[in-house]
Amino acid sequence: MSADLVKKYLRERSLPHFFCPGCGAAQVMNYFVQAADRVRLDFDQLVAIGGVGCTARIPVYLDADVLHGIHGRTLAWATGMKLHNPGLKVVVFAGDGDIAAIGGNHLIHAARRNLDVTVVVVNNLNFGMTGGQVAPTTPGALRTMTTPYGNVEPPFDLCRLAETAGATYVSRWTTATARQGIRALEGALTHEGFALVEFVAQCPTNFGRRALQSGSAVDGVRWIAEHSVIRKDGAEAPDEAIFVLGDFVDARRPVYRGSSLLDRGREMR
Ligand SMILES: Cc1ncc(C[n+]2csc(CCOP(=O)(O)OP(=O)(O)O)c2C)c(N)n1
Repeated sequence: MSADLVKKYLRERSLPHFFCPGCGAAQVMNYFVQAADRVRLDFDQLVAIGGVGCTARIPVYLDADVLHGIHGRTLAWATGMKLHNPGLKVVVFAGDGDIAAIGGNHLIHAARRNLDVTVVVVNNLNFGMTGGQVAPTTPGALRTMTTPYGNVEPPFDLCRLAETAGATYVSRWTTATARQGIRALEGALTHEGFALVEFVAQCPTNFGRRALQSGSAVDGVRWIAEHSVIRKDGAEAPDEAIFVLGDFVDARRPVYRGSSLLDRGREMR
């Protein structure tokens, strides 16, 4: 990120940031700032929300209105904010544990309602902040702190979950696909309705050391790139691909707004 962007969009008094060297969440923060600048996102109208976790710290560094709260409840706050003030731009930053485990139910219903929020997921394939426990997105057979003999659970596909629940903008990229990822964020930030952009990201400190037997960020990014495939329409993913990347959904349908609820209430009286 250039010094100009740091000055323009980051809360300098919160720096230096707390991310580990090579952390994917920090990279996604960088992509977000670049996308925000390209679409001229008005930070005076932005509310950035994080629950708890490494990813959830991203909003703390953004020079906008920020809510850093409790694990898994980001979309409940986002719903309240949008109902109260539909003019706000609300962006949630969530780890995979935050959005798919404890917050999974909020995700389903926010997508179903087509709440007008952007959700940026840093899927580092484990519970990073608490030491690397298995998460709903941990790929099969890999070792984590709580699965020392390998994960036996099938992982969630977050993008398919969001799409099936009703999200109207869904993309998955990785920290290794910066150009596409920034473009997807630009699309999400200018989309009206529930937008989810997932980044598969390296976590050298916890996932890397246990699952990949390497604490190197470069090894982590390389492993993700080697196990990713960009989906072309109709093409099957090869067996070795764990992560299917692409822009999957960009659709329009009525969004869930406070004012529409009020209107409906008035109609019923
Ligand atoms: C209600 C609640 N449950 C559990 C925790 C403990 N906790 C803090 S961070 C975290 C996991 C974070 O993992 P993830 O959301 O994937 O984010 P990451 O740190 O990997 O970015 C957990 C379980 C908590 N703070 N609050």
